[in-house]
Amino acid sequence: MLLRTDVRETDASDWGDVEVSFGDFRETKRRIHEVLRSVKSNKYVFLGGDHTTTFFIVSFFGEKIRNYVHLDAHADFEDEYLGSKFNHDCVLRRVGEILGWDKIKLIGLRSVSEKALSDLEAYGVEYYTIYDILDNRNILGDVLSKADYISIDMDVFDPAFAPEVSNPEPFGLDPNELFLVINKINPTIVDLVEVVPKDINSITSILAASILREIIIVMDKK
Ligand SMILES: [Mn+2]
Repeated sequence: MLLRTDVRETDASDWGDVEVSFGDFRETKRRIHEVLRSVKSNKYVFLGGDHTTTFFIVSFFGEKIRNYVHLDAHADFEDEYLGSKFNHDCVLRRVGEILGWDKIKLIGLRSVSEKALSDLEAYGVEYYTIYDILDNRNILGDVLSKADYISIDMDVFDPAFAPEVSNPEPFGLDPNELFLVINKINPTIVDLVEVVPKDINSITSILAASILREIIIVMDKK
């Protein structure tokens, strides 16, 4: 309503769910890529699930993605976590390996290991902490307006607004900050991940659904 469009009037359609094969990374990737090959669209919205979801999408589209923005409380930049290279803690690192370090940006950061932070800097990844965003109100809109891929980890928001995520992190983003710049975005791919609701009336899922609704409306207009 705030955007004066009904989401039902947009040209969006639901292509259903992909069943994850638990513990079988290759099989999950095969299933997701198989579905992606069958979908004929020029714009995409994906819902997760673990942030690893993003890796499967980026590995499919590859160099078509020229400006990837990762909204997250964490860096997700470990080379390995619990002996695995493919999980939510390593996803930005894997994305950077595919796209190139200059094609990825991280925004909303407020929890990071010393190693991941020094790696981010060593690789020259452009990143903005939550305090950078609050200090300079132009950053969020500027960064998002240039993105052709936006990956939203719901933990970028403060747990007061989105408590039901895998790794809640205080001092987060107020959803209104995103809403204020939503008309500036023009992505071809969006994913929204790490929603872990306990029941259907979870404020986290309601927030996630509302963000998606507004994003679909904006993507449909452009
Ligand atoms: Mn994440």
